[in-house]
Amino acid sequence: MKILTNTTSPYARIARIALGEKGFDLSDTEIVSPWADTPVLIENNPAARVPTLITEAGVPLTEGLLILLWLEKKRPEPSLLEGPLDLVISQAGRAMGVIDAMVHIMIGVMHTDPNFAETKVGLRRRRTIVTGFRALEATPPAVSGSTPHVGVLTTIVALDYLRLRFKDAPWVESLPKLEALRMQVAERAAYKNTAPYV
Ligand SMILES: N[C@@H](CCC(=O)N[C@@H](CS)C(=O)NCC(=O)O)C(=O)O
Repeated sequence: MKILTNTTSPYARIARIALGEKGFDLSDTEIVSPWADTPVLIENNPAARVPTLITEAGVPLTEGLLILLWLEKKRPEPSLLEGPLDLVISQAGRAMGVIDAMVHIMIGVMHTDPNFAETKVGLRRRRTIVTGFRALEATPPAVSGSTPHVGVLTTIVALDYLRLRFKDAPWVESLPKLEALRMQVAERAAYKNTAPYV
């Protein structure tokens, strides 16, 4: 199995944490640049995005949460759905909303307009980030079983991406409960080994 990733993508990190938590061998991880149209990425994923996972049989799998879904079926234990299912999925949905908004702003700033965050669409995405994190902070996901569920996983991925990309943004609010949650998982290998960096 081979996983194509970069060092910052929250979507790729979701898949990588899920693989790590389930004990998969991640030694065949290749860092690629999606925006440079790396051949192995384009050949396996017409969307040219990370994560892209190539199975032992050579089948390309894409989309972070679909890879996690595939893993749940492929290797059910430990489950990443341990906890009150409706709440877990609701929290993961909130986290994905802020991840999408953050990535949208970053793509806008890097590839369209350095002031994208101040445009009409950028301000809308900023509102999503603020209100989404506020909602997560109000009812933070909890580690209930031995393995943090997908609500915790996606929330920590979102928080770390916020700290990486928006650490000086004046509109980011304080998130003490989510920071405490981060401390709870920080030493887990799957999280530690995939910490994002530029
Ligand atoms: N919906 C996809 C999104 C993946 C995605 O957008 N990855 C970004 C990195 S954060 C990427 O590779 N972007 C390259 C591009 O959009 O061309 C998922 O959940 O995996």
